[in-house]
Amino acid sequence: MPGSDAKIGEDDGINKDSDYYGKVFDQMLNLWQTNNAVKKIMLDENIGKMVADLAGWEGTRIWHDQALIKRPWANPTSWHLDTPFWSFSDKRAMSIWVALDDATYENGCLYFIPGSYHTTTFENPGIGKNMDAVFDFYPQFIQSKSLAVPMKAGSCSFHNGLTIHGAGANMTNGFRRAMTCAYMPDGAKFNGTKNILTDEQVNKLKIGDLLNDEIQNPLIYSNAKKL
Ligand SMILES: O=C(O)CCC(=O)C(=O)O
Ligand SMILES: [Fe+2]
Repeated sequence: MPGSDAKIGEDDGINKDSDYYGKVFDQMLNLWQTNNAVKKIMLDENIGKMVADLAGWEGTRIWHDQALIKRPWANPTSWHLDTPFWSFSDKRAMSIWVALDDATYENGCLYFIPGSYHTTTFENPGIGKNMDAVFDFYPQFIQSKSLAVPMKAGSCSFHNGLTIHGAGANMTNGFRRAMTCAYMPDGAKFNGTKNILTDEQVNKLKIGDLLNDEIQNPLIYSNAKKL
């Protein structure tokens, strides 16, 4: 899920945009920077290796984590891509989405357009109110079958950031809480998009600079051969 202009541990702003987005979910950014329990999991080298093996890169850095909490009766999360919102452009970038409550058809489980990452691009269709807006950009998927992914609390799914995905409305009186953790390859370069970076960070960066600030994007795993 995209983020923008947030301060550490704060809501990232999308919720302030309108009454509608505030009712998609509460979005809390980079809990790993303020909560030791989350930090321990997020910096876990085993997760970094799992991501590296799946994404097919040598070193894993954290891009961000986010708690995504759909309150009772929350709006759906429209179909979108993640990577085009981010400050680097790498087709392999991916996220792990962890269900903290059972995610069901009723309360807003994830949905995917399987395999869509093969032909989507870094052009950003955004994330609007209309569920079908993404298909204006990618009409080749308008006939595709979507895949719902209900899961038990504690389970997770992995998705490439260029896979078209979204989540249903919360049609229940309970919460649908989840964490999403986004990963980037070691060596990723700044593409000029601010996203979650602060003004101060962006002012120091030129397009093409490495995003290798250990405070912002720690390296949690590397299989690079040491000389
Ligand atoms: O949890 C949601 O509603 C959306 C999650 C999402 O878009 C993501 O993890 O990238
Ligand atoms: Fe997303």
